Amino acid sequence: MNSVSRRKFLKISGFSVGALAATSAFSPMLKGVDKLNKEKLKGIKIIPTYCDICFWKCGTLAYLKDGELWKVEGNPKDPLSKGRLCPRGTGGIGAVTDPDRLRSPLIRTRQRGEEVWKEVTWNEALNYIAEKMNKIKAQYGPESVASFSHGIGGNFLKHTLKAYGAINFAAPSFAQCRGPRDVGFELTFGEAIGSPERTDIENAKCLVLIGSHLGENMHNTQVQEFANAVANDASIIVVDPRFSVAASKAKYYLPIKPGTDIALLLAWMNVIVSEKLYDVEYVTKYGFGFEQFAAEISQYTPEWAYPETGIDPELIRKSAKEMAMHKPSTLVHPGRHTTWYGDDAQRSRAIALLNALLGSWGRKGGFYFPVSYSLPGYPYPAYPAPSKEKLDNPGRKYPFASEEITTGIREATISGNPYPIKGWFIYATNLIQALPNQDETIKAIQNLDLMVVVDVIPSEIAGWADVVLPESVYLERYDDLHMSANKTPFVGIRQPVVDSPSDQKPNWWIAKKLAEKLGLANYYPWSHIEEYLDYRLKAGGLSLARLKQEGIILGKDKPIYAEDGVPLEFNTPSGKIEFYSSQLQEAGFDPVPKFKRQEQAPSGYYRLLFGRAPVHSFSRTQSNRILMDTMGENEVWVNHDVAEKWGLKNAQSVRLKNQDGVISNKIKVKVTERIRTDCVYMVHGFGHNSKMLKGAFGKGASDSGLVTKYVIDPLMGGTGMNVNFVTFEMEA
Ligand SMILES: Nc1nc2c(c(=O)[nH]1)N[C@H]1C(S)=C(S)[C@@H](COP(=O)(O)OP(=O)(O)OC[C@H]3O[C@@H](n4cnc5c(=O)[nH]c(N)nc54)[C@H](O)[C@@H]3O)O[C@H]1N2
Ligand SMILES: Nc1nc2c(c(=O)[nH]1)N[C@H]1C(S)=C(S)[C@@H](COP(=O)(O)OP(=O)(O)OC[C@H]3O[C@@H](n4cnc5c(=O)[nH]c(N)nc54)[C@H](O)[C@@H]3O)O[C@H]1N2
Ligand code: SF4
Ligand SMILES: [Mo]
Repeated sequence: MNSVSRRKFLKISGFSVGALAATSAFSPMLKGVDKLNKEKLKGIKIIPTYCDICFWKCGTLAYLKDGELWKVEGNPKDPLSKGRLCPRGTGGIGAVTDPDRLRSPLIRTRQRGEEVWKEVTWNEALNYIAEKMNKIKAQYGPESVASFSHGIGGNFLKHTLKAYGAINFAAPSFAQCRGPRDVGFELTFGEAIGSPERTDIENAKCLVLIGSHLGENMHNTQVQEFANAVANDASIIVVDPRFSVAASKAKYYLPIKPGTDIALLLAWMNVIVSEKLYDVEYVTKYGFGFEQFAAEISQYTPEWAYPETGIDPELIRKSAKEMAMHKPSTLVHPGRHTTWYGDDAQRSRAIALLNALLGSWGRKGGFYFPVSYSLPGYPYPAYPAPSKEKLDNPGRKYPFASEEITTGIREATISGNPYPIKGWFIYATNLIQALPNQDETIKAIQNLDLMVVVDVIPSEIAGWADVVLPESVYLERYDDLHMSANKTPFVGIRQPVVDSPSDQKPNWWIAKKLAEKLGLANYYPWSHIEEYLDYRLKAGGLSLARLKQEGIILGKDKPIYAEDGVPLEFNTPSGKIEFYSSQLQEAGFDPVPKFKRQEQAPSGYYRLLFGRAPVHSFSRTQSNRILMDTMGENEVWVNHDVAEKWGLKNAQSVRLKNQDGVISNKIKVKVTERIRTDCVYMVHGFGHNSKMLKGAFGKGASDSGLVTKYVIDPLMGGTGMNVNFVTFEMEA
């Protein structure tokens, strides 16, 4: 196995502008750093804001040199970034200078998907949208305009749409991401994990990562805390079919057969219960249904799990004992992107139960109780009362869904049931790459009378829109206040650092103008977002002037652990930790998780797995020239033996073909021993086919295109996507 040294890893987590500049041929701004240092930072202005290259929202300091954007760094006052940005955040200024940016509003002139447009004024674009929205309202009702968005920038547009009467709003962060995890933990502890995760990685004495590939998954705070845990000699246990960066830090690495984690979790719990290694006092005091649970899992020995998982029973025992030894400061990380196989809420529940045995919920080095800053909302008029119900989950088909299901809205748009959806309003989510099965997304789009996309670049989803609205990037705009719950309460501001280069507008402006066109101006009593922000801040004893200056204002620290007096209360039906779930039982599901075998790959096919690279976010950074210069395409990881069997050489180009005959773009092979022989792996987000994305078009291959199959989680509607198999097409 290759191993990445601790020093190298720690360096990644502290990736600095210098490190990026050293590898960047594209960035004259970054290249100027050394010279400017010598000039002793003359003509420098520093403006605090927060990052938007992903949804972690790290506090950032933007530097202007003689009025020009120079660089961004972490804001040391920010509890999330602690003064450091991840490589993506550091390269975020490439979003401003991206030559492929959308410049003016566009209206489609030809058939959907043909990408033929005319440039129009904002007035024309908004009149066009308002007219279509009024028609939909008259014919079908306002509930027939649905909205997809991702991130805080969608807040004002949602406000406008709610004022119009829309009720169907969804984000891919639930049914394509963390939904199963949050539901699994809600069912067990009565509370979700949330974002940022309430994981006390830094203080964990033992950290178990099941697929969570921290170090490649670059969520800043978590990666910094992980580096600290490693430096503090925490025991790391990694379960992954691929030898990830995190695996190289592990005391125990378990190269699991994909899709068998529930079997491993049951066996771990079997060892911990049968050898009485659990936190007896905690379980006795807070647990519900422990006896039934213990009886159920007594059958799942490590020997039982071995043929399922491929993990040696001795390794299962040793790693279980390691976890027990460090309890309650053993954190079995709940993961984030957990939509894998369709049994994901139950897998997450098994992870929750393992944590419950170890007593880590509410404890230092386990799961803390997050705290947040609170400010009064803006006093808007009430929204109109809907005459229909949301349609993403008709009849509560998925009884434990706790947020809206994107793919449920898509399904209803295709079927017209329970009522027709005729408009999609899409903000900052590339549904073509984010939802499984692109054909279904396109089929739904074909049923629409209006599709609006607000984006910064001509993404694939923009390519299907009737109207494309170009947004100012985060360094050019205000957004809503940031008050994420975490270890320290704070309020942070996003504010403009530079002007937009062309006719791009911020989301709040678009939302407000559209409301005016729709005759809903009374929902915007403020004339500029600064008034809105100042109103809310003043209501909380602060002011916009102060926050603009300071960037982050900290609230008063509060206790976050049971040890410090936070009461352990559980918002479950029993008021306790549900080792046995009567709710699940009553709904016809397993009250204690059970293992079910996944479908296996046909001969000559390999399970397609995917994940993150440190320098890219999903499908949104592949036209950022600074980041592309660091990683310009993805590769497909292929085990050495598999490569030999197929005669594949390192760096050779191939195409991948999935079980439904879909063939990918060309992608280079990475021959490695760091992956099992039954799967292949690639970084998500590449393989763009929007021709207007000149810097990203045709670079690498898209996992999304190959994810034609998905399995819906019957508990909560999440779409398991690790259920596709690929083979190699050699004539590349
Ligand atoms: N096959 C596959 N599917 C996946 C995943 C996977 O790994 N593989 N991951 C899943 C996960 S975990 C998640 S969270 C989702 C993520 O799904 P999305 O949030 O949809 O992520 P992106 O594909 O990056 O799409 C973001 C879009 O926002 C646009 N954008 C960027 N900045 C701005 C801005 O400032 N303003 C506006 N208006 N638009 C902006 C980008 O250009 C891009 O079109 O995808 C899920 N789907
Ligand atoms: N740089 C960067 N960081 C990001 C993001 C980004 O786009 N770029 N996106 C952020 C978001 S929204 C999310 S949701 C997270 C996603 O990041 P995570 O939640 O950490 O990871 P996943 O995408 O679920 O999983 C990828 C890992 O799971 C392994 N894996 C695949 N199948 C199995 C299996 O059956 N069992 C086990 N045990 N492991 C398996 C893969 O080999 C891979 O190492 O990353 C976040 N951080
Ligand atoms: S984790 Fe990185 S990309 Fe995400 S907000 Fe923080 S610095 Fe930006
Ligand atoms: Mo995600």
